[in-house]
Amino acid sequence: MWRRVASLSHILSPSKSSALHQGICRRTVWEAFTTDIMHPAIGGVASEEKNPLITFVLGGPGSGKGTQCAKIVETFGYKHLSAGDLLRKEISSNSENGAMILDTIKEGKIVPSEMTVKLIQKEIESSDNHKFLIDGFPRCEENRIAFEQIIGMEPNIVLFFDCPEDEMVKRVLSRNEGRVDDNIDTIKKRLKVFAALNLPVIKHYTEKGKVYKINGVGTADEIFKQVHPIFTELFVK
Ligand code: UP5
Ligand code: MG
Repeated sequence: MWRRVASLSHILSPSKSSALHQGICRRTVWEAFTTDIMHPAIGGVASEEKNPLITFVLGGPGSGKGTQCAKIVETFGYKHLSAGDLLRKEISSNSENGAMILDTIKEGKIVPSEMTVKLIQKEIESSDNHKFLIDGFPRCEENRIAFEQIIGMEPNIVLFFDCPEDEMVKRVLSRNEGRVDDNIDTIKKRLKVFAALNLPVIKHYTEKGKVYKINGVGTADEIFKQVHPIFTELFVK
């Protein structure tokens, strides 16, 4: 069973929604969406209003973030923004930063925060959807702070797929999609970076009561059974 680290009441309470506003520091994505006033509905956040709902989806390499995001999109109509996919798109579009991004990914390191946040921001601002899954980001405290400053809000919730390293390595090595970082040397580096830099982000949001820790072992369908109630309980579909 998924272990709910967060209690729902603090997310749905008006005091929490006003806390979201406190993060605004300039014209932000939040402002772009808040032509309506936020009224958390009983039993969920009302979806008729165009308030952005941000879910960060975190977990180590191969923990199943992308796989579970696809299921959430299918079931709950979220917009999936994979930070890794956005960066890989930059590489393949030969953008001026492409070569640097490629080198960074090959080394399992983290691309400069502002670059990734800008890519995410562009996607959020151009989307008709207001429910976003931000997959594989923030990967470090600096990423987190940059997002909160540039976008001007915190996530509503954070999903953390907790998976043993040997299972993650096995999955990534058998993916076979030609990713430059799916080799044993880079995977070892990615795992180290995850433990050193991403776990502190998860700790930060756990302390804020926003993290849902999900057992990432089992079939994709079994894992989704843990994910499903989080969204049915939180948001009106
Ligand atoms: N699979 C999935 N679920 C399974 C299950 N339950 N049982 C058996 N197999 C399962 O899954 C991985 C593989 O396992 C797939 O083949 C899948 O079919 C199978 P997936 O859902 O893709 O896992 P995911 O957690 O998404 O793994 P991924 O490798 O994408 O995670 P990473 O976080 O390592 O990759 P990402 O693309 O996010 O980042 C890549 C690199 O980009 C980073 O290392 C970094 O260098 C850079 N980056 C940044 O610098 N900044 C960012 O903000 C983001 C990325
Ligand atoms: Mg992925």
